[in-house]
Amino acid sequence: MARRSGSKATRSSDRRPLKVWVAMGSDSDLPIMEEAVKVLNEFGIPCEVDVTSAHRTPEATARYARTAEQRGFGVIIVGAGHAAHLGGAVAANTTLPVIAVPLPSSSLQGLDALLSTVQMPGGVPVACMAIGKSGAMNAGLFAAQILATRDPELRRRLQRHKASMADKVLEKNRTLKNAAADRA
Ligand code: C2R
Repeated sequence: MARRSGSKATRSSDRRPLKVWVAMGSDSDLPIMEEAVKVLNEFGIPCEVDVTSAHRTPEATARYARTAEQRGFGVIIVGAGHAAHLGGAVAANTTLPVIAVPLPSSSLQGLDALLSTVQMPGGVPVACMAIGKSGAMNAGLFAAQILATRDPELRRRLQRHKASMADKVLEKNRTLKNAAADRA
């Protein structure tokens, strides 16, 4: 599934905008992984979304990972629940940065996915976000931050996003204080 483009982060060879590949172990993961896609869309970063599984489609997963760089991706986000090996299996087959989101799809509520994702052996790094929706949102932001290291305009958009987040918290605090003053 192709998503829209807009960012200026590019491959050094051809100056086309780098894309983010969002992979998930099952279509049942989509409602949470949409949070990552939403962030990428917000920042105008092109992305493609695929369902692929280290366990159920191991060859296709390895092929996707091995060809990701030549297909124009600069960062990979993976989401998986249960015994989540997707992040490691993808990272084993690429030198692109892999950001993983452990998903709470099993009876262990994501603790299983967290541990199987975060405990990578030395030599095969996978950046592990929080379990669930916040993790997916942060995966999108983290991918944007990686691409922003070579895209000043994207960096400015991230700075504006941070400032607007701070403004919202300050506004909430003002509202809280005003409500407390009204009650006193
Ligand atoms: P189903 O809903 O399809 O049964 O999947 C998926 O990410 C999903 O959260 C249940 C859960 O299994 C996970 N899954 C993995 C992998 N493939 C699928 N952890 C993998 O390769 O690591």
